[in-house]
Amino acid sequence: MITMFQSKPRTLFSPILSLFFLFFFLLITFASKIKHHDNQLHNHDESLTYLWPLPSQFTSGNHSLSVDPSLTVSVIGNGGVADFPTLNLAFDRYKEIIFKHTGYGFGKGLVRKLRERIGVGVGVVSSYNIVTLNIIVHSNIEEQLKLGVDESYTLKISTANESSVAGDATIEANTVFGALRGLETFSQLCSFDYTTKTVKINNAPWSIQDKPRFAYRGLMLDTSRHYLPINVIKQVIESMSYAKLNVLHWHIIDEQSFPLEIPTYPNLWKGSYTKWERYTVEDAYEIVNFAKLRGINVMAEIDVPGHAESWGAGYPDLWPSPSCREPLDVSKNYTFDVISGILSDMRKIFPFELFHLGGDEVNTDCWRNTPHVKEWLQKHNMTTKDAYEYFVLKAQEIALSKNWSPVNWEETFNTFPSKLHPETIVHNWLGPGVCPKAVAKGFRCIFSNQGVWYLDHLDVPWDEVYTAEPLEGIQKDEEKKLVLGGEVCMWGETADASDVQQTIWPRAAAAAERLWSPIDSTSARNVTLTALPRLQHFRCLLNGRGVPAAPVTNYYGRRAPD
Ligand code: CP6
Repeated sequence: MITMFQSKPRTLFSPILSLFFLFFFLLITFASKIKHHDNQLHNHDESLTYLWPLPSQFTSGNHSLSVDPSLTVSVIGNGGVADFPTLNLAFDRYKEIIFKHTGYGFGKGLVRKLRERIGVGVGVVSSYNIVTLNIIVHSNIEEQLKLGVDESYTLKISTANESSVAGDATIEANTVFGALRGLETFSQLCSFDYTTKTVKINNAPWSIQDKPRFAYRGLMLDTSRHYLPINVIKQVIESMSYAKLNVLHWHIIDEQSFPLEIPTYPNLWKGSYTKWERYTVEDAYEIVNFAKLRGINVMAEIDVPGHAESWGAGYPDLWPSPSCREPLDVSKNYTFDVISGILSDMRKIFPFELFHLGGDEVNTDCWRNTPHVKEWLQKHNMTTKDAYEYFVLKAQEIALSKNWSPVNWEETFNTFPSKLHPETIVHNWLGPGVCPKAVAKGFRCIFSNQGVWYLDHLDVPWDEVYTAEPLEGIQKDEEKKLVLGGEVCMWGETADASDVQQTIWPRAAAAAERLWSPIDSTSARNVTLTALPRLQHFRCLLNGRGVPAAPVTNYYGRRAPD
């Protein structure tokens, strides 16, 4: 009886128990599936530092600090409180970015502005951890934005201690341009916490020491194939500063159109598409100044003697003949007078010490086939190759006389390597390979291998952009120093204002980290783990800041999780 009595509840109990276990099993399985799915969507790996480009050295902790929406800046120069207009303007820009989501409550908008104006809250202890951003610049003047200007900075975020909520945020730099890079990093550490509706700095305390690996970190824009409105160029420049790129190479003019006003030769911009697709001298000044405020230099280009057909719309004598229009007529002094006039006008606008003279893809058939040019060649005992050399060297002399270092596309070096002026900077594009040769001959070089760093090649995936290495094939330290850096090129044949930002980003950012961060971090073996989630995060950051960056990967072949 007793055994019967005992066995009965057991038979009743075991189905309930199994159901119970089954329920738990299913719950755990589903929960882990949901969590797994979530991870795939956000790709958030706690072990990664979500900064782009990655700083050279940093340590972090596990505290979270709140940032006061009324954040103020305190700028200290070498001799005390200093006025660096560039930094004050930059702080205002970054404040907009950092507190974009803070809403129109007590912390933002009218109330905040009123509070700031009448000084309410001054001297009152804030309930936020970070109330002031300290910027220390070890100079009193705003230095010139030269190539190789000191862009290093340190950024320290210290936590509140037990007796006080106050934390500390300090950027220290030798120049305002270093401080600008520090401000960008500071803004990337700030994130909006949707639960508490405050801006937080996570993983504090932070100690960051940072400097660029290369002095020249460029992006080329082509405004000849499609006109780009000033505002679009400004948006590109603004977004460049987020990735710490520092040179805008402005390929202003090409064979299709001449959009820039040149006061000395006012008919040149008759070569523009329409009167509305033009840049005035004022427009150009505005772009240069806008870039300078973001620590970005503008390197202008006039591509000669090829890629210059549009010059003849206003001055047909620049063509060998009306039926054979490229390259520019090498036989006339007039051609070089016009180049000299253009460069004189441009010198007033572009203070950067480099000027790009093109020199690529020169097809000399028109020189060979136009009678007066052919005669000139014979008279001077020149082949067309000699004439190409003569033209490039003469243009170089004009640029040098105006205190510019000439930059040329690599064909000039490939064709007459020992004739180029020693100050020439060789701009690579035809595959890898030319920089090792150029630096071995003592020339400086810029890396732009078209196979990986031409952004209009839409089929190049982000990781091929990322893993391209400007110093590849160069062993000696003194030769490595001659590689100034690299540049991604946004040619304009297939992109205009409607899609130029989508085409540039996020792949330009992949190159930007290669050019800024230490090679040890960018050449890690598995970039899919070390860089991809951070690049995806940076792409979202760009979107959040209004930059329509495309997805990092296209997920071709991706399947829905089971
Ligand atoms: N325009 C000029 C171009 C190119 C170059 N120069 C170019 C050539 C080949 C490719 C992409 C762009 N459109 N002026 C070469 C430097 Cl694939």
